[in-house]
Amino acid sequence: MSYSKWTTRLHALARPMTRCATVAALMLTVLPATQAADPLPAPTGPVILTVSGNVEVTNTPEGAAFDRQMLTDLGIAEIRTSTPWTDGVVTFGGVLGRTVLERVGADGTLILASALNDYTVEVPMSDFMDYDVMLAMELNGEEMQVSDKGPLWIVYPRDDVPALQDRKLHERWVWQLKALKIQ
Ligand SMILES: Nc1nc2c(c(=O)[nH]1)N[C@H]1C(S)=C(S)[C@@H](COP(=O)(O)O)O[C@H]1N2
Ligand SMILES: [Mo]
Repeated sequence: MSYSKWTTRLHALARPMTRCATVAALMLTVLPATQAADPLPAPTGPVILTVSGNVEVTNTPEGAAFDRQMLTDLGIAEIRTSTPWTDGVVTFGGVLGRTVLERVGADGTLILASALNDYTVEVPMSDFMDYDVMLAMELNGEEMQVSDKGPLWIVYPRDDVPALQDRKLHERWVWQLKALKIQ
C-alpha cells in the first residue's frame, strides 16, 4: 500500500475518534451542570406538594408538583426523635427537604411553607441545608393522614441537635404542608 493511501486511511480513522473525544469531553463538562435541570415528569397521582418561586425545574404552570411516589423516588430517610406533638420517641419517614430543593434547582434564602389551612411561615433555607430537616410522610411506618398532620409534616431532627430543641422553631414544624415557595 502506498504511503499516501495509508495516511488517508489514518485520517479517516482519526477524524471520528477526535469527534468522539470532543463529544465525550463536552458531555463531561455539561452533564454535572444540567443534573438539577433534569425535567420532572408529570405527577400521575394526587399532588401533595408544589414547589414554586425561584426554581429551575417545573412540571406545571404553578411550579414543580410532586405526588407521593415522586417524593418517595427521591429517596426515603428516617428521623427518630421525640416531638412536643407525639408520644415518646417516634420514627418519621420521608424525603429530606434539601433533596427536594436540589431536585428542583431551588435558589434563594427563604422558604415560604404553607399548609392546607393556608397557615404560612417563613423557614430559612439554611435550615434545610444545615440540618436533615424532613418532609415527613410516615409516622412509625404509617402514612400520615390529613387528620394526623399529614400528608407532609416538616420535621426537624430535634433529639439529635440541641440547637433545634427550641420553642421558637415550633412555628416551622408545618403540618398538612402543601407548598414551598422559594424566595
Ligand atoms: N398546618 C399548621 N402547622 C402549624 C401551625 C398551624 O397553624 N397549621 N402552627 C404552627 C405554630 S405557630 C406552632 S407554635 C406550632 C403549634 O403547635 P401547637 O398547636 O401544639 O401549639 O405548630 C406550627 N405548625
Ligand atoms: Mo406558634
